[in-house]
Amino acid sequence: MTQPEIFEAVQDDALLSASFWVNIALAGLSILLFVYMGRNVEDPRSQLIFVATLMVPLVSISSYTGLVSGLTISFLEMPANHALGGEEVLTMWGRYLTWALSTPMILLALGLLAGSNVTDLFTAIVADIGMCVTGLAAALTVSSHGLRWFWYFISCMFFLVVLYVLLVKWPEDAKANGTDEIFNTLKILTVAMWLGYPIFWALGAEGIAIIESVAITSWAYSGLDIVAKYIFAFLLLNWVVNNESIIADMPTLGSGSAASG
Ligand code: RET
Repeated sequence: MTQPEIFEAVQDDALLSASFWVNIALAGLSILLFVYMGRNVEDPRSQLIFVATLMVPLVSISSYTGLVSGLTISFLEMPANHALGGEEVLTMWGRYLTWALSTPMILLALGLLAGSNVTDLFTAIVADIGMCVTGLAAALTVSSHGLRWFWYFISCMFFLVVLYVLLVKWPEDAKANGTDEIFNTLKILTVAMWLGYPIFWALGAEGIAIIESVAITSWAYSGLDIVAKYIFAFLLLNWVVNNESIIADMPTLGSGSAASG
């Protein structure tokens, strides 16, 4: 299918195109709000948290513009053995690609908030990019059903690394640095939302196709995005604005975190 044909197919599916436009609107509003909220922030670490967090809706508005225009959507013929084997399935591969840019920003902001050391920060971000890129590979592999799931498995292994840093390493740092209350709230929100993505991938048309409607799968991702990005970012930035002095007292990144020496 050509790009104008894909664009038309998206336009014709009101539910699907709404799942994109709602996020374009919310990302736009978030960008304006976050720039306004950050206007007086002076502490360097707080500023870096702001820049990283602001990148999340900036990447998002670009991502959804790619989807709505048909640029980052393809119809792919699923391999034999797949639940929809031989059928052309609408694949929103732009989502997986842009997650590789947005999710590292979320982790950078969380790591800075916790007071992570450089090694944990690097590990979480690199594993996260690995998760997104191998997730993209899972979605785009049409030669073999088994290999789609093998990519999915690799992606899950990367995800486990991210979860380990989020659930085990950073809570200790946050505690030592006095940011544990907000960190724990954001950690629970992040882990709960992020678990939804692989579940919907597996249930949707690209996986075992229990949910055959791509519009419903797209809304699932869009809904998770709203909480994991805009609500997450608002809670984080609002706390940073009101507690800049706590962040200003944290050790400089690279000098080792308070928890691990
Ligand atoms: C995939 C499929 C392969 C297995 C795993 C996945 C995980 C995706 C996640 C995405 C999070 C996205 C966010 C986006 C916000 O911008 C790629 C679905 C583990 C955790 C938070």
